Amino acid sequence: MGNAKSSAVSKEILADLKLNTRFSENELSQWYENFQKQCPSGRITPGEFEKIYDRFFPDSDPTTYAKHVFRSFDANDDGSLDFREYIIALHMTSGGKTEKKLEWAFSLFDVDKNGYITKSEVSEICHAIFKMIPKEEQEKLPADENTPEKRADKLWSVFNKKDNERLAEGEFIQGVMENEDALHLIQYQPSQ
Ligand SMILES: [Ca+2]
Ligand SMILES: [Ca+2]
Repeated sequence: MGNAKSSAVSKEILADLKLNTRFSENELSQWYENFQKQCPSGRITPGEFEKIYDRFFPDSDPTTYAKHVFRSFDANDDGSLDFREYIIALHMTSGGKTEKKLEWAFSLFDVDKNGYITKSEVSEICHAIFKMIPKEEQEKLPADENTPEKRADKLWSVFNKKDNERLAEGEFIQGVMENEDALHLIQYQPSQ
């Protein structure tokens, strides 16, 4: 349907994405068709991205978190997500391998993009995560993670760092992989 040629994804982008994700050429073409339909301009703005999150989290406020996620996927810092950035995002957050996913998580927590995570950055993301958790669920959280501050303290303690020290990517990934609590503390997955 429609003109297949005009909506085909460029060969270079396709080759690059096949290399960097586990999606097949067919899957990528299908994603591209969907992307074009939902996003005729070819770019996702922060506002559109936040709307996607709003749909998934109707009982809470995912806006702050969505802003951070958007920042982590806007690789070229131009304020919008193009098809390539969008597919990399899908790959990282859904089917990606754990280590890739943790590389992404690192970039999510590295708010100022300087290559290190500080405790105040952990605290900032924990506040954003907390706003996504519906009130009823917040009340059921364990006592040592039922406020954003406590969650940040608990997560930071995983890495054996002082409050004024900073965390490199390798230390972050290793810390999360070696600690059972850390993986759920760095994200929020709604219980459906
Ligand atoms: Ca971009
Ligand atoms: Ca940083």
